[in-house]
Amino acid sequence: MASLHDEESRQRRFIEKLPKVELHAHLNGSISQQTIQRLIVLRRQRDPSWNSSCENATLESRSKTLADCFAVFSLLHDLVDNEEAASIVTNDVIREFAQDDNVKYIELRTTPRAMPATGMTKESYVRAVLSAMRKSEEDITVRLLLAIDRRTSIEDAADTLEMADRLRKETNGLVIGLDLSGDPTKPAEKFIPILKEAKKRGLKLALHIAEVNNMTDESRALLSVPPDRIGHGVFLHPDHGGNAQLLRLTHGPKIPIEICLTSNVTSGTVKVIQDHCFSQWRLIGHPCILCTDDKGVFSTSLNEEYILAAKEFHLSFEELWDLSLQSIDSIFESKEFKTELKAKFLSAKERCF
Ligand code: 6MZ
Repeated sequence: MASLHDEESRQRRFIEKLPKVELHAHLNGSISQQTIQRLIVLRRQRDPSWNSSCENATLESRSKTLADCFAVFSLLHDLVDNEEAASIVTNDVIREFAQDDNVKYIELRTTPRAMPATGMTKESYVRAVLSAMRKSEEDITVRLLLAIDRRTSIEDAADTLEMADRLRKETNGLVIGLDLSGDPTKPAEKFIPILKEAKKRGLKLALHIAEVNNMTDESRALLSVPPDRIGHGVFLHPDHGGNAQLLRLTHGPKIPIEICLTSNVTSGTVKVIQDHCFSQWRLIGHPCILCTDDKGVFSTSLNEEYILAAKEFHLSFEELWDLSLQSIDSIFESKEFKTELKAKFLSAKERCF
């Protein structure tokens, strides 16, 4: 009989070979430690006296609260303060998802960010990201969502909408839509008219909803926009702090949920993984996509998220395969593109099992 260790090794090998899509990855939260080291060296060449707690805080990071995570994001933003750094980060993140996690399609998301000290503007930052996306030679398709940070002003969010709309046309669809993220305890209802306008213009919406508890009114309002995908959605299901109305708004139109297991447990929004709503959504056949959220900050990878899900929710190889293949239904691309991507996955199926 195969030992538990043999079974786990077989499962890991299967998951590593599984072709995947990644639909919830914040660019700066996805920076690996190797890239951080590279950026620190570059930064010190430019400014030998530069000293930041970035090195320690990020490398030692095992965040335990959302506030801890957000402190790490500030340090990372301090490090990625110019176009060259943005380009390095984008290139490395894409390569790592493609090579380490066998991701074939990814939608990255990032918040346009200006750094007056270096002359980087919101637009030059986004253009640096787009340019690195175009140059990537990996076997992966990359799309970009521009993020609206809950902490920002309505004017700034409106600028992001305009930029996304303009760049979508200019890049022929490399920019595909908007994300709403940032400190999930900060109210977001003020952005609803902007989100509705974005939808009207054909931009896709991936909104962080109910990442923390007790946001019922806001969740109802955001779900009514409606979004094309939900980020986290930890507290929407009635068994998990939600209610029947939120369930109906989510499950009626089957709005896919981006599930970020490690992120939710590490940031403390879910106490133990067995309590995660993922199993309830699966039970009712709701579309769920396993995602990393911030693979750098949470020291995870998409492979690890699949391994975790397999272990904690007792998923068979066939169920893992289906989970990965069905994620394609939730990407922000055309029907034809999805059919082609599915064919590519299916052609790799035999090699996985
Ligand atoms: C909400 C999050 C997040 O945009 O600079 N972000 N927002 N909840 C989360 N769960 C842990 N993880 C990341 O990437 C970093 C930014 O993404 C958002 C935050 O606004 C963070 O500043 P970018 O590439």
